[in-house]
Amino acid sequence: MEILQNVTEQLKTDHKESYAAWLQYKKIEDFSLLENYQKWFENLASLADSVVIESAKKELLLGLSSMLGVQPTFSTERKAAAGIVLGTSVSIANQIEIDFEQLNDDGYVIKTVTTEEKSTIFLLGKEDTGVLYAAFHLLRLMQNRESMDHLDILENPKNQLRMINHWDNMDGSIERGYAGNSIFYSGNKFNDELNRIEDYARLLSSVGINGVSINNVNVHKVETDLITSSLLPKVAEVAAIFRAYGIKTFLSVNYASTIEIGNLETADPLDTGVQEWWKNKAKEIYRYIPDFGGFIVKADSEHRPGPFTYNRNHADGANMLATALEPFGGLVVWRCFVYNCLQDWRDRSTDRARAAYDHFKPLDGQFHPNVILQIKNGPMDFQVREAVSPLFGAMEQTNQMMEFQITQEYTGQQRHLCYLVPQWKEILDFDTFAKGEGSPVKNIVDGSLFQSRHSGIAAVSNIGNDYNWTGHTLAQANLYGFGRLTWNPDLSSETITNEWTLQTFGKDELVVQQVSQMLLDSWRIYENYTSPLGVGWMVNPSHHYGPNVDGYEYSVWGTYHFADYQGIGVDRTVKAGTGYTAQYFKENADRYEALETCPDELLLFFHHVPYTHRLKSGETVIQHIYNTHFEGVQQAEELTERWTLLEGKIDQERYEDILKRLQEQANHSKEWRDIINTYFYRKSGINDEKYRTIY
Ligand code: GCV
Repeated sequence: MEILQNVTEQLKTDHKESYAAWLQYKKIEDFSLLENYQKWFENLASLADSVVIESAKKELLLGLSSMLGVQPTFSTERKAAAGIVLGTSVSIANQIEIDFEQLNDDGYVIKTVTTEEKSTIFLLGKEDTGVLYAAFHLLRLMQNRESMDHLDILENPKNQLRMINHWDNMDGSIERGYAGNSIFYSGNKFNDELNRIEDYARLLSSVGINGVSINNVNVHKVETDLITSSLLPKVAEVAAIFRAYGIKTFLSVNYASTIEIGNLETADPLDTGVQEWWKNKAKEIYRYIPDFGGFIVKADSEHRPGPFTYNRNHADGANMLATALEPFGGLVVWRCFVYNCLQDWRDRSTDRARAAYDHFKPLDGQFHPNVILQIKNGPMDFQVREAVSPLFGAMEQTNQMMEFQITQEYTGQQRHLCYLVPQWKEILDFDTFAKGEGSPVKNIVDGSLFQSRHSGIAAVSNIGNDYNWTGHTLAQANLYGFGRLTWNPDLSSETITNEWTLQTFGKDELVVQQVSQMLLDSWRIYENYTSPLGVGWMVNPSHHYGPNVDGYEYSVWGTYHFADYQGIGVDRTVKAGTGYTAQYFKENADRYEALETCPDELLLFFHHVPYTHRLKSGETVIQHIYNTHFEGVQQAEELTERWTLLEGKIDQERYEDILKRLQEQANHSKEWRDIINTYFYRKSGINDEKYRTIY
């Protein structure tokens, strides 16, 4: 064990900055600031006690000693002239006037109180998780060099469940993972060394994540055993690490477990034997993990088993599991990524975009209160641009949560820079009109619009065992941004980006300004040289990296984009197409249905138009394709140049790692440009107005 623990220790030493991500805690060099900060931290009084409070103390100690070189004394009561006090609503009674009623379960207060005898910074939570979040917040303020003198902060997370989904397999591989192998498993078992998980938990908790599912939603034979007594002790060990950081552990389960490990002949949700089996299974799991979060289920999707085999529906399947978990407070997170992946795309009456709504909308009101439907942000699959899923808001009596993808399956696979916070913000701000104007997605997934019992936001993780966690060091910003946005969807992209950059690279003005702007520009740049106007896909089959206009594997029966010599795009109108637009509430349905009001960036998602169709920008569709692809390459090349301005201002390892990735991106963007432009030039026979070379 000693030797194994050293693997992580070694990583921390050899790759200090890359590994620390945004929890750098660099020594403060500005002497007057140092003096000012030091004066606050003579003593750390902890009025409450739990494993979570222990984590808060540990983190504060690490941060303070590393940034300030101080080691506060510890006490269990407010003691020294200057110090920090940690406490919860119970423990802090009578010490300070705080209205704990204003806090929700994970909420907290940070308050500076100065009297003649004592100067104190209170870090107070309603529960101990709030104290931990407050500690991370304080350290963030210090990393960003903000004053401690008059802190008066009250924070409540907007979303109840703030979750990361891992698509890790027990053989160590990660489905759609671009940063090495799993930190949890290798060789079909749990890793012997689990202590890297604690550093991961610190990163997650520092941005407010409170749930994590630790295995792929495609549950293979070996992961089916995660809910058996052979593996539950290990799951419990992992859960204990996460628990200390306020994070509940969830497992993805195989819907056919009763057959595969239960010796039953059926997985029919209405079969009493099946129901009993799951009830006993839940009991067993909670014996090992008393605060187990629940199950994630991918059923009847992409060849996974589900209730359809028994002529039952999704509500039957989800409710059966929910009944088993209910006595223990567990949740069933049932995914809505359900479509027929073998459909014949030449038959224009079928449309994958319609599938989730068609399957789930009729079931509104039938799901148990501890079921949450997890809906991908768009009706397709995490494309660089697609419409917002019309399911959001369509099921008033059903708990709903968002599924984003931090891992960049279709957005450059962490080899290209594509910062997704601006995309996620657009989606969360999208007005569904579900209850008239002012019904944005963020108010559906935070539960406020329909007063949902459970709700939240989940995302597919982008981390692996690479020394910098995310392959592309700048992709750390996507994980950070996801957490911060999930905590508070009203934060602006700029605020989140600045915060991350400051903590990750320090306060140099040029660095902060350049890196933040590069991140903020990157989604649009990636979109420019890849798939145009919302049509999506155009990637190589199976691994989904790199351009291939007709390549996507499930378009084997035809293309997704329907490009021919006259035009391109998918007609999803009611008037002449698949009728998908009708799945939106009237205001959006009308806007997307009419060519005149459909926004340019989604034109080809909703309409089939001739190449000569003029966009609102004044360009024709074909000229837009040429222009954006030439422009995108130029912008990708400029990213590299912008980065080189920072040489010497960033540690060598991160500087070079990022430079290499940006160079690869610039090169690869040319391949995208050439393949896309050539394809459409040959299809349409229309010249580029500017006579640039198209191969
Ligand atoms: C985990 C897409 C991805 C699959 C993924 C699936 C899902 O199809 O390519 O790798 O499977 O989505 O979200 O279930």
